[in-house]
Amino acid sequence: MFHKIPDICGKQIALSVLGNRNTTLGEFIIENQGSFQYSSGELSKLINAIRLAAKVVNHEVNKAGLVDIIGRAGDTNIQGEDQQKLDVLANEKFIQTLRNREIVCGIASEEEDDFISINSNDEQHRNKYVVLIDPLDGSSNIDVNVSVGTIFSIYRRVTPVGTPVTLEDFLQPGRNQVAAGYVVYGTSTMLVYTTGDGVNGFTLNPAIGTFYLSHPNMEFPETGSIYSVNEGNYVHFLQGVKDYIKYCQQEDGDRPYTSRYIGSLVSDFHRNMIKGGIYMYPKSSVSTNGKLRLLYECNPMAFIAEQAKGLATDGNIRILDVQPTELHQRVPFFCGSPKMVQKLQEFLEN
Ligand code: P6P
Repeated sequence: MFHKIPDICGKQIALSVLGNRNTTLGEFIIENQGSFQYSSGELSKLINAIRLAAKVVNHEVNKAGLVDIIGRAGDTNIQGEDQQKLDVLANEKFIQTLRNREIVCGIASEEEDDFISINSNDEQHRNKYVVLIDPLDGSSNIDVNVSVGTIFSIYRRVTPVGTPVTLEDFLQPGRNQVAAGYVVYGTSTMLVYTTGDGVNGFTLNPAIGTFYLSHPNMEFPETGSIYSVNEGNYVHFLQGVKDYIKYCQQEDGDRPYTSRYIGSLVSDFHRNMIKGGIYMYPKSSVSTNGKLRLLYECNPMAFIAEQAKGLATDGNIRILDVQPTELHQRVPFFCGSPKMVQKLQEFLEN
């Protein structure tokens, strides 16, 4: 017996209800919550909150060109970057969805100057998790119809349950994360996440609003032939980075590599995790700590990378071992197939 659902192009996707039926995200969470080191129900609520917000944002992103939602919101965020209207909407949707779930005691967002404390006046306040989020990464691509993404990072609070959350709860090293993931709003919308037990990817069937397990146990190939960096900044890079880029371009064995960089971390990372590659956002003479933010871009992507047998470094140490000092601090970021990151490291050390 087959259960037929229309897919994006209207073709029928026949799903056997027995045997190799594609698992939904909801079923996957329930089947795997035993491996989540903390209370199982809370993981389900956390990921389900992200799932709901991702579907709402996906709906807005997919129709951005049709309604007056693209373009600047007329404001700038703490980074001094022009806030696109979709940035603001995505930020509001994720905060609202997480706030309503009553398991999150605090939220930090790229779009918020300071962290948000939730239920801090409620003496019944038992919420144990803080979420850090880049609600719409790569948003400069919105108006030109290039993929954008959401990145999230989840920790258990370190201050006493029942008290208002503090900055200390957010400034934890990335190795303390209990879950992390991203949504990529691309040719299809995918939710990719880890709770420390591997990385799994789910593709949204928008016809029925359900995420299906499409990429189980995602892993970086040990090496690859794609390097992703904004070569417009080449003259400002450290010599070791310049030397590595020239190494990628030399005719020798499996090189030259292919240069692929679309200005959207989530998309560049996702492609490199599937095909093999390295993403680089180095520090330079113009951005002394690089551009990417440690807490809600580099740490979650590094957690996913390591869970997918990749590597992520700031050029000196493992990203997940960097001790944060500020909510919006930036770090140099090198991430991808382990042999490619190790080769880069050799050039940096020389
Ligand atoms: P540049 C988007 O603003 C972002 O944070 C990442 O998604 C992307 O990889 C990078 O910045 C692009 O920055 O300076 O190359 O345009």
